[in-house]
Amino acid sequence: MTKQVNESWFVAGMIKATTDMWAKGWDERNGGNVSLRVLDEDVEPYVSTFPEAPRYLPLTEPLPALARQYFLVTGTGKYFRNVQLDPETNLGLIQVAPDGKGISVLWGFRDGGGPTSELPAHFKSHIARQGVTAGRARVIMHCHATNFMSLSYVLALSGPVFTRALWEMSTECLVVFPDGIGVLNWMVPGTDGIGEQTADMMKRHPLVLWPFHGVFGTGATLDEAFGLIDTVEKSSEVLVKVLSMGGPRQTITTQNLIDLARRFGVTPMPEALAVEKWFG
Ligand code: 2HA
Ligand code: ZN
Repeated sequence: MTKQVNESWFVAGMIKATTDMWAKGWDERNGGNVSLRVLDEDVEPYVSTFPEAPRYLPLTEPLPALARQYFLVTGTGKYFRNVQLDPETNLGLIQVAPDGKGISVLWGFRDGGGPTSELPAHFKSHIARQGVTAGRARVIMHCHATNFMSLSYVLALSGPVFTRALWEMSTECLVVFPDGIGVLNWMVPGTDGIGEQTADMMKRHPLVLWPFHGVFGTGATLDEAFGLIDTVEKSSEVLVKVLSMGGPRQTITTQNLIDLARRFGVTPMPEALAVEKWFG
């Protein structure tokens, strides 16, 4: 019998990721969106189930760098808490047209819906991360991680400051995100402009803060992107608690960070290592 897309590892993985993100409290209502690049060999068993004349949707800006690539993406206006109940309505498998000017819907968005409103930021970030990881990066993940976004109200809106403060809030952080965090100015979401700037920061950083909104994270797998956001969010929770208790009286020192980097063979973002004061 022909295998259905519902039975694929990539739909199962997306259900797990979105369900966990909902459970974490990062994706209220229709908040958040995820895209997973699916390879030709992943799609191959399902090609015979695709429609002969798939629905075509134009992109706001042509992206020929992604020509013919497949992505499993969350749907616009859809709630993560419902993905597990009805993946075929809340998710869609899309393919970028050979000229990069639009996408075809091969499976999903059953109610006539379409991909996430943040598709420009996802697609441009995919291009950026494929470029800097030799094609390893396959996931872009956006959510409203509560403690991380809360910090945008009290810390300076600076990548080095955010990175340094969060490295200090948990010993593993420097090892998990040595390339640090990029911080955008506040911008209107869902636009090509915020997509452009997010992708530009993603060339250097696997995490980008959208102040007063949320986070963009990336990884080779759904686990890796989820784990990265989970780590920065946990560290942010520690920082929120520390600040609520009156601020740090002692912390991980610059020398401690240098020792960690040497032990784990990572090169920490230099501007963050150089930060001397990040609060008060
Ligand atoms: O999908 O999170 O940024 C809703 C959002 C937009
Ligand atoms: Zn959002």
